[in-house]
Order: sequence, then structure tokens, then C-alpha cells
Amino acid sequence: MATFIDRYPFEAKVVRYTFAVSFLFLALGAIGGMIQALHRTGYLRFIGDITDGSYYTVLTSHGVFLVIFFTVFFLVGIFTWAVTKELDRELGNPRLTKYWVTSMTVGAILTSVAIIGGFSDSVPMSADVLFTFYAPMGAHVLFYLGLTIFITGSWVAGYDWFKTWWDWKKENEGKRIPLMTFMVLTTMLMWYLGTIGVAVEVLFFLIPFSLGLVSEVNPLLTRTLFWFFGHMVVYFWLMPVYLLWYNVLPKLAGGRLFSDPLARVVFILFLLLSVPVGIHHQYVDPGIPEGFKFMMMTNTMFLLLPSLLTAFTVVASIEHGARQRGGTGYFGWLRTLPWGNPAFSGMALAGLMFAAGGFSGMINAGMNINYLVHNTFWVPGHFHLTVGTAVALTFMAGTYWLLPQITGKRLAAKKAAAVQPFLWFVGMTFMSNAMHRAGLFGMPRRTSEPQYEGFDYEPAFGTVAEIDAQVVGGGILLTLSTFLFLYVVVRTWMGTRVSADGGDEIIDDEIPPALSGPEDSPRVLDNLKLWTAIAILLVILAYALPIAHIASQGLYEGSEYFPMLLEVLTA
Ligand code: HAS
Ligand code: CU
Repeated sequence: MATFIDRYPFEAKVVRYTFAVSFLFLALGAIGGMIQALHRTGYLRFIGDITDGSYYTVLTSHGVFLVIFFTVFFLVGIFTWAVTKELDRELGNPRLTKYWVTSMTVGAILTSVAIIGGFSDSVPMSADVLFTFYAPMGAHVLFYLGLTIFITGSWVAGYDWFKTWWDWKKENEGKRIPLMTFMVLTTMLMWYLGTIGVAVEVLFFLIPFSLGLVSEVNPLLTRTLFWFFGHMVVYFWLMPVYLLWYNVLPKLAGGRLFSDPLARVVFILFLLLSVPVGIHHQYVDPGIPEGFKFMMMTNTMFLLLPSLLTAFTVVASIEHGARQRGGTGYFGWLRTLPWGNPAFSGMALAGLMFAAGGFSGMINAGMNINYLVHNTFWVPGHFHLTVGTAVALTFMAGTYWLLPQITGKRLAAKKAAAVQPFLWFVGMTFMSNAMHRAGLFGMPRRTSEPQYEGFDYEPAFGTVAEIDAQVVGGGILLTLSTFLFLYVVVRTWMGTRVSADGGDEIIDDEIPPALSGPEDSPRVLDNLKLWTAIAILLVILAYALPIAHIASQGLYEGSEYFPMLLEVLTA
């Protein structure tokens, strides 16, 4: 049977390219992470401190390179693979594909240049605004321009996949949308809806602000527009993970997906609820009436449902696989799982950590408890479990499985690959647990000097020194694990092509059908227009009043820009 690379050489090349860019940003971002851990804890300081700003240059590069470029380049690769493979057809228009690949690359380069410019005093450029780039902080216009080009590229990528599906649909009248394609399409609809917030923020506020056309923008408004996008984006990172957990993980465990209909319901719930929850990042923002915050909290609690359903479905599928392999007992079946296979162990360990990350998310989401943890080290603890493990480790594990399919080469350095996910798991256990604890006794996030002068922290148990040691020790293990992963990737890439029928792992790319297939679910689940319409309605209900309220306090200050703009628009 022909492998992916033989059947779809162009698409395989696209996936190889986007993965390569993704991993380049992973390497750069990981170095930034190591510097962070060493600097904040005071173990080793070689970058400037808070006064000269290079701490924030490092923190911004760590954040942007990892959560925007590493994740999204990987996502476009895996979505391209999923649609092509599942619909068994090429992407319709190679020129379109080349366009979005180029546009995303150019955008990423421009933004990176603006960030890296911050390291040098002689370059008139900096973008130390962190990945949550709202006002009043401002970056060089190149930073925003790059992001704009990058995001419009991702929009076109979505169109490319939609187009491929439309073409498929014409030849397959009346058939259900295949599951992976369903996941790609619903995720992209969510992305289109949520990126409206950041597009308005960047085009109408941050770019005029950075060009000096306006001297001040309403910071609360830009924050609110940012979080309109900013919560949704966490699920944009997570949905490719769920695609792998639902489709590939059960198979790696030796079984089949438990329920296809439930998977569809989960993705629809994410489309409906990912945007109208953003204000849960703004519980402590003055200027937003409590009622709106309460409404978003309620939505957030509903949004736990799809992940809880996922935990149930995916674990049930794994257990089914384990029992197929002869596993018995309440927990004894866990032993029969293929823990030596890094594709499996990476995804399973990522899932286990996500259970913990989900719990800290529930705590964040409570309006009253949030006052305790907001802006403390607890929050980085939370997101290193979610995006930093559920997402990053699953992407690495997925790579072990996919790389042979897109390169036609056998996975190399298998021993290193087998150890790598465990190294990550142990490193992250130390680092994120210590971060959560530090947050609970009030250690702030986003600062190079977490120790207030003349003040000693009093942890409920343990000491600050011990917590710092865990952050650094964990950080070192995570850095090692990242480079071990990159080593396996490079070694595999440099290997020789095996013939199409060689190597089990290369032809073992079939995804078995679900135990309960799409025929068990109502057709209305596939009505994407209906779900999109409801999603838009929910966003309007949730956001119209808060945004109108905040905007009524003024859009711009100290400039002629807004009146000018109004004149142009009404001319
Ligand atoms: Fe979050 C802050 C609430 C999920 C990322 N979050 C952040 C920030 C980031 C982030 C980056 O309400 C910081 C932003 C900043 O810089 O300020 N988050 C939640 C809630 C969830 C949640 C309710 N977050 C995520 C995900 C992220 C992410 C996913 C990235 C990918 N988060 C918040 C809140 C804040 C916040 C507040 C603001 C805090 C503040 O004050 O600043 C939920 O979606 C979580 C639901 C998850 C579960 C877990 C289900 C378990 C599963 C595991 C299955 C097991 C398997 C393994 C597969 C209920 C699915 C089986 C293996 C075997 C061997 C059997
Ligand atoms: Cu959120």
C-alpha cells in the first residue's frame, strides 16, 4: 500500500515544510524558556534586568515563538495531512496552498525580526509586548504587520481545506463529513469567528497607535478585543491535539474510537462556546460590570463539558484498546498499553497532565478564586500544563507517528524517542507544580524580579529556595527533552528513504473506524451553517453590551485620528 508521501508528494512537502518551521520556532522558544527559568530564580543571570527590558524581549520571544508560531505552523501541517488523507484527494489549488504557506512564513519572519530587534540598542525596533499584546504597551509596527500577514495566511489555509471538502462533497452526495475533516472545518469556523477580535484590535487600534497616528487608545477596549480572541486561541492550539487523541491515540492503544457522534458534539460545543467566555481573563479589570463577568463565568463552566466528554471518550477508547490486547482488572489494563511507543506514551502522558491543567483551569474560571491567583505564577503553572504539555507533548508524539509518513523514512534514534516523553512529564511535574504553589503565596508572573524588596514570602509548606530549585530543575529536564525530540527529528530526516512497502511504521497509517460510527448520530450535527449561525448569535449576546459599554468610554485620546477616520468613512 502506498504511503502518504507517495500518494501525495506535494501535500507531504507542505507538511514537511510547516513542521520544519514549527520545530525551528520550538528550538528558539525553548532556549528562551531556559533563560527565563534561570533568570527569574536567580540561578544564572546574563540578560539585562527589568530596567533595560531584555528580560521582556526574552519573555516575548519565548511566548510568541512557542504559542503562536510553533503551535500554528504545526496545526496547518496536521490539518493539511488530515484533510488530504481522509478525503483521499489532493488540495484543490497548489497556487493557493503556496500563497498561504508563503504568507504565514513572511508574517512570522517580520514579527520575529521586530521582537529580536529589542535586543539591540542600535536597532530602532522592539516589541516587548508579550504574547498578550494589548495596549497600553506598544510594539514596532512590524510586529503587528507580521501578525496580520500571518493570520490572513491562516484564513486562506482554512479556505483551502474548505474548498477541498466542497470538491469532495460534489462527488460524494449525501455522505457524512468524515470525522477528521469535520474537526478541521469546525475548528476553522471557530478561528474565523474569534480572530475578528484581534483583527479589529490590531487594525483599528494597535497599528494606528504604533504609527503615532493616535497618542492613546482605550486600553480596556484593546484588552477586551484581545481576550475575545485570546481564549478561543487556546482551543485553536488544543483542537489538533483532540484530533490526534480521538483518531490516532485509540489506534495506538490497539483499539478503536469509542464514539464518533460524541466527538462531533464536542467539536460543535467548542465552536459555540470558545469565544463568548473571553472576559474570564478580565475578572479583575475595573470598568467591566460584574454582571458581564458573571455571564462569561457561566459560559466558561459550560465549556468544561466538551473536555470532560473528551476525557471520557478517549479514556474509554484506550481502555477498549488495552482490553483487546488482553488487559484485565480495574486498573490492570493500564499495564498492557504500549508505553514503549513514544507516539502512544507522549499522547497519553500529555492527556494525564491535561487532566491536572483542566483542574487549575476550573479554579481560574471561578470569579472569586481568580482574585487569589490572577497575575501570579499560578497562571504560568496552568498554561504549562495545557499548551505547554497537552499541546506541545502531543505534537511531539504525533510527530513520531507522522514523520515516517511524510518523509518516507523510518523513525530514527528510537531509544531517545522512547525516553523523551517521560523526561518531559517528570520535568513538567516539578516545574508546573512549583509554579502553582508559588502563585498561591503571591509570587507574581511576568517579572524578572519576583521577590519584592524587604518582604519575605511565606509558603504554606516548603521554602522559596526549594520551589526555585524545582522550577530550574524542571526547566532543565524540559530543555533536554525538547532537544532530544529535535535530535530524533533531525536524525529521522537525514535517514534514507525506504521503499513504499518497507517498514511497518511507515505503512501503519490506517485509522480504524469508530465503534459507534457517524451513522449513529443525527445528520443535523453536520449542519455547519446552523452551528455557525448559533455561534455568531451567542457571541453577539455575550459581547455586544460589554463592548458597547467599554467603547462608550472613548476609543482614542489625544488625536485627530478618530474624527479623521469618521470623516473618511462617512464621506
Ligand atoms: Fe486556560 C489562563 C480557564 C484550558 C491556556 N489559559 C490561561 C492562559 C493560557 C491558557 C495560555 O478562567 C494564560 C493567558 C495569559 O497569559 O494571561 N483554561 C481555563 C479553563 C479551561 C482552560 C476553564 N487554558 C486551557 C487550555 C489552554 C489554556 C486548553 C491551552 C491549550 N485559563 C482559564 C482562565 C484563565 C486561563 C480563567 C485566566 C487566568 C488569569 O486570571 O489570568 C478548560 O478548557 C479546561 C478543561 C479541561 C478539562 C480536563 C479534561 C481532561 C482530559 C484528559 C483525558 C486524558 C487522556 C489520557 C487522553 C476538564 C481531556 C488518558 C491516558 C491514559 C493512560 C488512560
Ligand atoms: Cu481562557
